[in-house]
Amino acid sequence: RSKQGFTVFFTGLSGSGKSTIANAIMVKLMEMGGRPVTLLDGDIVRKHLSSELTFSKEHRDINIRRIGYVASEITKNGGIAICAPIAPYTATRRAAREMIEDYGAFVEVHVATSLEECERRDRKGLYKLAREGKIKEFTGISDPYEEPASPELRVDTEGAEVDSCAQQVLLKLEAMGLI
Ligand code: GGZ
Repeated sequence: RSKQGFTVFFTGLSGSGKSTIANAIMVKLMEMGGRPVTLLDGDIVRKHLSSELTFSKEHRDINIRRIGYVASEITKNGGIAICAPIAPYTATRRAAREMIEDYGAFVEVHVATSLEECERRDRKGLYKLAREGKIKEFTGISDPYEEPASPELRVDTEGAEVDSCAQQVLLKLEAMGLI
């Protein structure tokens, strides 16, 4: 078993299924034991680490850099960091990657659920509010999402169940020699 730390960095639209898949792999990785697992979910980070930040480009970038820094410290110390923010900007995701790759692997997973499907599900009613203009700068509606061109893995929650997506992530980690 490799002792190297690593980061699994999910990116995708609001409601794409990032948190659900992240939670599923967290449970599996914890069961395997060996290394501590830390989940840095978008809304939890927003609450505890980034509560003063808005959703402007500048503030989203600060948010992702904070997540990247915490994940890099976890990775440096041999742990597993699972991050699940929207992270809409390619350059900022790259900055996070660079911070982490100094210490261990960075596994970018694009949760590629389409905007149409996220909006159709609208689990929290946020897309409706965004369409009505009640939430400004909403990713996919009135703010950009730059699709990752070459993530380590892309998962599709429209053609597959959460468990199957989580399994694909674990297989990728295995193939990379991380677990
Ligand atoms: C996008 C927003 C917005 C706007 C509130 N745009 O589905 P959720 O609710 O629970 O997850 C979304 C979360 C996104 O925060 P992140 O920290 O992941 O974003 S970023 O990486 O861009 O910093 C959504 C909610 O916050 N939310 N307003 N305008 N998502």
